[in-house]
Amino acid sequence: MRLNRKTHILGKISANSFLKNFWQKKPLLIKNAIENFVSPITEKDLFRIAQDEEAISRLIEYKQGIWQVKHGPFKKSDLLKETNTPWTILVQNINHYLPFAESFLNLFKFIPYARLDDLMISYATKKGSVGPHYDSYDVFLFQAKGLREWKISNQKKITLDKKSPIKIISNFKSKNTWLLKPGDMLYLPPNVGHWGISLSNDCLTYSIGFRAPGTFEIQSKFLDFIQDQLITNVNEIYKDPHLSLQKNPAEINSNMAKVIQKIVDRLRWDTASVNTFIGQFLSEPIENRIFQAPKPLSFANFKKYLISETLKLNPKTRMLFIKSNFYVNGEYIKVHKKYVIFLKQLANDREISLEPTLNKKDLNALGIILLPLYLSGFIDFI
Ligand SMILES: [Mn+2]
Repeated sequence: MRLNRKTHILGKISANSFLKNFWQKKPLLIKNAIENFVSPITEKDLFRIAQDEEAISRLIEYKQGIWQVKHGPFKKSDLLKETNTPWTILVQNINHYLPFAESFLNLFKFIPYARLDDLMISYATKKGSVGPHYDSYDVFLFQAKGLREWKISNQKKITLDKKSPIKIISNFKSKNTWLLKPGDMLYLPPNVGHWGISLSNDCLTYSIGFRAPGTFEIQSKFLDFIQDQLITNVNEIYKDPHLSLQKNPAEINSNMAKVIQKIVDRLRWDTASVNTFIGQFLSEPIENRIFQAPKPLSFANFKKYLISETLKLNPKTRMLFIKSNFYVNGEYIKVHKKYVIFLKQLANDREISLEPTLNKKDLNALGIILLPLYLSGFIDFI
């Protein structure tokens, strides 16, 4: 199954109308989001990825009235066991492993990349479930294979099961029950209680997850950023040549307090530096910060490839921009305004093919911008 980049996945609803009426507001069921969908990704792919040292995966079972969770990496024998207990395995960041999963995320371009997290896929045997729960983030749940029943709640008062190792709503009350077949999709805003139960032994659900930074995270990361920007001047230390005798030696005199206050007040930031922080912060990869460096390539050869091959972002790479400032995996990239158009294309489409007719000067300039990204493993040729 091949996906068209322009496939509309919201059924009869336009992207504008979805954002206006549903996004972060209310659940939406879309029957036949993709017609005749056949998942090229199978449970076998998940089992293979779940054995990878770097992969993030969980296996969840409900045994004798208790929810049990095991964290990966798993051994093959953990996954192929014959059991009467229904189970679910969830594997994170599938878009880092499988090109189809990466192209599937392209269908969600109506949400900015800065908000997009990853494609998680879960496989469940019949009756497998992770229980009634809510998530703090928006999610699209796309049924890729088999059948899953979703119970959705609109309850305001939520009680969590304190004894459970996973988040379980103990007073779950369902308002709607929806049966999802392959190609159907459910959108849930944050904090909506939901309970998905597999009705078949081949249930595969794709979860398109979003991220939203917390206020504390933004503020503390910003203070780290400011700290990194401080110019340390070892020669500048507190002086008090006019110190006068004080009655209480333990008292911090008002002069000292004033001088320190002035030093603190000298900490300043403007829109440009806040924007640099925002770009670096939002383009920072959260999981798997390690990028594998490719075989070194000479500048001349790199330029040859640039005009003959398609350049593509590594699936783990986050590339964002604010106006004409670019940020790749937490790093600020300086770009002359003449080349902004190329970098925007690379960021938006996550790939770019340069014309062989590109003049030498421009090719050189783009090579200088892109070679360091290539050598860091952030971009590669198809
Ligand atoms: Mn959930």
